[in-house]
Amino acid sequence: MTLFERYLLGKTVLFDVDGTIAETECEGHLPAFNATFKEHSVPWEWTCSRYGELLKITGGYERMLGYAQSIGDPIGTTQEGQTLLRQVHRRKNELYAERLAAGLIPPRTGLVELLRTISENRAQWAVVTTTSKKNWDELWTHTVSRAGSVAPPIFAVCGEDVSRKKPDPEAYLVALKRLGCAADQCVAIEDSENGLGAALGAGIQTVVVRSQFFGHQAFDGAACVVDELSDLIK
Ligand code: XBP
Ligand code: MG
Repeated sequence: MTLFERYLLGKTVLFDVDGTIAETECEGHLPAFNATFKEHSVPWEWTCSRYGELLKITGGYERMLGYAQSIGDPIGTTQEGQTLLRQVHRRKNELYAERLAAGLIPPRTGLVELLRTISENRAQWAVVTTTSKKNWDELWTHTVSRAGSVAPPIFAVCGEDVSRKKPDPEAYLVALKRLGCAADQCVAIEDSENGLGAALGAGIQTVVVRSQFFGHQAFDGAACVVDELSDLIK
């Protein structure tokens, strides 16, 4: 029996985005943040290891705000500073979209095959993410649909759709409401403890795929933990 048959068959599959659909952080969001800091003369440069720590804060704007406050930079506390961070966040996302359009970020191994397996079994999939709708649309256009023909998700719950980002369960609760179904009719695929906590908080069984930044986490409560999405259909 494959892990797909054991955990996903007959369920609506709710996919996290960053780290799960693609490794978007190291090749996408992080270089886009650093380039934008330079453009706006913000004197920060995040290394990969610092970024790994900062990823505990979900949401790009919230991440910058949390960092500013942690180092006592007034950019995090003044009105002008926060307006600047909003601009930086918008520009970061433009540069992120450019990196996607340049084909720098492939889908994770096995994603296309997994999405096809879901369709072949007449099941459906949706997206539950803390990133923005625009970032998801760009990732769908340039990374997922470019990699092979797959059915699109039935909907995407994104950062704008919630007032509290993961690990709060709100995004998953919104997804359950849109589906009009019970938590046990769904399964989530996540790559981080924040995402796992959000899905479990909504009562949804969760499969974890290890990713670059969160691979070392413990993932207590996960139904199973795999290294690659392809492991689910072997
Ligand atoms: C991952 C995140 C996101 C991205 C940046 O969310 O925390 O904040 O790092 O995206 P998920 P934004 O794994 O749930 O998709 O800058 O658009 O917030
Ligand atoms: Mg993630």
